[in-house]
Amino acid sequence: MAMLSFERKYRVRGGTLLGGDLFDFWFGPFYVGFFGVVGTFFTILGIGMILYGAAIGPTWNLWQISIAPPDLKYGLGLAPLREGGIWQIVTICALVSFISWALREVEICRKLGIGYHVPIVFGSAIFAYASLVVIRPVLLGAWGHGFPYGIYSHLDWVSNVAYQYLHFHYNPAHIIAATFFFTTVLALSLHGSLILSAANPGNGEKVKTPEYEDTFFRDTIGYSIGTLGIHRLGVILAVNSGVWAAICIIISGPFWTRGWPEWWGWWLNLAIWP
Ligand code: UQ2
Repeated sequence: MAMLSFERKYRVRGGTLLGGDLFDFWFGPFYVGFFGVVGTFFTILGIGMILYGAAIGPTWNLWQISIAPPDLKYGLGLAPLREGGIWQIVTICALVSFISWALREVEICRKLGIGYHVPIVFGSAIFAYASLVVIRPVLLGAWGHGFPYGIYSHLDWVSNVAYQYLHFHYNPAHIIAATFFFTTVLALSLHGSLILSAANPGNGEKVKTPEYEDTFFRDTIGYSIGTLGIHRLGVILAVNSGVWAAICIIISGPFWTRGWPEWWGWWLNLAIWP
């Protein structure tokens, strides 16, 4: 189904942030816009640089390919292409592409006259990525603090950085982020299964209304958050997952340099114990 018959009615002119009418058109089913052009350009350039980095690297083993950030000695300056410069270009391409995607979403929201919820929530994911490769490296004074773009290499980076703080799971913001991630999964599993249960009542049965969904939860736990409420909850949980993940890595180094278990000393040092 390339395009539903009624979609054409909603494909209206205007609502652009940049470029006016110049890029205000569709390519097949896809809205283009200024940010579609910019995003496509930087996506192709970024992927091209990753392929170039892989080509001059030691392996084509998919698991081992890695585009590494510059050595710490380059600080916040530009590095030679083969010594982290590729990583710097890939990082710029990634951020410009992600932000272009969000702004293209904003233009579509404006055309439709709907809220900006989708691009705002996507923004929390962009913020989490930027916290790893821009915000924290800048606060620490070197691009070398960014993570390498590779399957195994980024896992090694996570492990190494975590051990630098002795036991990263004691990071209070990491605990909050993990709790939000898990609660997001709980909420979506409850919501997805509830919707499917009402939409698939069994052979010969009529699809059930939201009152059935409310009743299921009122019967089991005495409370239903409601059909709009579950989506508000989902957005709050998802945004907080990204935001607390960003906070937990930004404070590690720039604002706390010791082991995270030690942070909990504030509790043991409370004046109430003696
Ligand atoms: C609900 C409801 C939905 C839902 C879900 C619930 C009819 C279709 C899943 C139940 C959710 C509750 C009670 C909140 C749980 C709280 C957390 C923090 C996970 O009531 O209304 O709409 O999909």
